[in-house]
Amino acid sequence: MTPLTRRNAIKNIILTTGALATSGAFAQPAATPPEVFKLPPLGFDYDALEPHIDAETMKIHHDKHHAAYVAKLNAAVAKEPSLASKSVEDLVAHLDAVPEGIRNDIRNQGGGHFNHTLFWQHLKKGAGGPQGDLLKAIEKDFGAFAKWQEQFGDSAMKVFGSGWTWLVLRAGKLAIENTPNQDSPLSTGGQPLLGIDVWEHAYYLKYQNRRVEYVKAFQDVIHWEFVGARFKKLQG
Ligand code: MN3
Repeated sequence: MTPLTRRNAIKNIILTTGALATSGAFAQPAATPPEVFKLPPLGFDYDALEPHIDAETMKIHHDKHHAAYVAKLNAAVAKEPSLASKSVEDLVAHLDAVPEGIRNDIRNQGGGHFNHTLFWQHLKKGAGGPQGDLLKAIEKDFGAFAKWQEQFGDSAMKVFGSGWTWLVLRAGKLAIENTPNQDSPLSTGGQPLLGIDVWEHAYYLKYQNRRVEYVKAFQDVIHWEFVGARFKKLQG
C-alpha cells in the first residue's frame, strides 16, 4: 500500500466512523432502490416439469437468478428515474434510447428480466404440439414441425458459452435465432415467441455437461397453446 492510498484508507475509515457516530446507534443501510420492476411468480410448482426439468433447478433459476436480474435492473433504473415509467419490453426494444452510462446494464439485466419472464410462461408439461395458424406458419417456414424441432435443437447446441435459442417472428416470418448472454431478439426488431435458456444454470444440476439431453427434454415442456396465443397477438 502506497502512503497515498494508506492516507486515503485512513481518511475513509474516519469518514465512515463519523457517519456512523452522527446517525446514531443503528446506522441505516444504503437506501435500496425502489422496486420498479418485480419478480413475477413462477406460475406453477417447482416440480411441475419433473422429470424434464428438476425442481431444484427451477427454484434456483427463478428465485435466485431471475430475482438477481430484477434487483440489478432496479438498481440501474434508479440511476435514471426517467426510465422507471417504461416497460421492460420498451427498454430492451429501444436500447438506443437508454443513456449510454446504463445501457449495458439495461441490455443485460433488462434482457435477463424480459427473457426469463417469457421463459416461465411457455413451459408446461404434456402440452402437445403447435396447432392452428402457428402450426401452418411453422410448416410454411420450416417444412414440417419435425424439421423445426430438429433445427431448433441443432441451433441450441451451437450456442457457445451462455445464451439463448429463440423462435422469433421477424418481418412476418418465423425464424430460429441465437443470442449471446441475455441479449433479446427484441433489441434487433424481432419478436420472440419462445426461447430455450442454455446458460448452464438452466440445466447443470440435472444434466451437467449433457446439454443435448436438456435440449431434448425442453422440447417436451413447451406450452404450445401459450406460444400459439402469443403468435396470434403479435400478428395483430
Ligand atoms: Mn436463466
